Amino acid sequence: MVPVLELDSGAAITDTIAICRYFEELHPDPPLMGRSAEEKAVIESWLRRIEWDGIYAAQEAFRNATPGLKGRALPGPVSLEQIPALAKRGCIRLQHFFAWLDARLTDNEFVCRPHFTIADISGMVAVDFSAWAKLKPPEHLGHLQRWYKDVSTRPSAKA
Ligand SMILES: N[C@@H](CCC(=O)N[C@@H](CS)C(=O)NCC(=O)O)C(=O)O
Repeated sequence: MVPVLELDSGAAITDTIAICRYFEELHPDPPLMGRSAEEKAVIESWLRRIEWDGIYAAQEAFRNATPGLKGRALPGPVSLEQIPALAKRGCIRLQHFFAWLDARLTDNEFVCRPHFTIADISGMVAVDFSAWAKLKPPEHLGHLQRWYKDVSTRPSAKA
């Protein structure tokens, strides 16, 4: 599966967050994954939650409903059939995810720290993936709308 980062040593890093961790170790400023043990653990806990409730929900909604992904309901070497009920469930999960993220952002400029972190990056990716499943955060979720506009217009988001 993609992404894969192949190093000059011959090592291959085959997971998005593991690749991010590698670059964070090489270039720790600005810190996107935390500095202290506590901060690293807190950021990672929010990141995992966003993966489970946002990214995997979007994957469930998108992959189980997209005609071009027939027989490819999950990424990877095993071919699995789509289950339409899972597409519906993914959409319901995403609605809950949007509401949860909006509530989280009511008193917080960013997802889990006073500054931008990898949790904001993954949250933005979750919202972008949701659009593939034809779902957008509802207009009335103003805190989520404000945050998404801020993070998605950062120059790095366009890179
Ligand atoms: N945990 C992996 C998941 C990677 C993943 O799901 N990659 C998808 C594209 S985003 C893929 O390779 N799909 C090919 C397939 O459907 O077999 C990561 O985040 O690096």
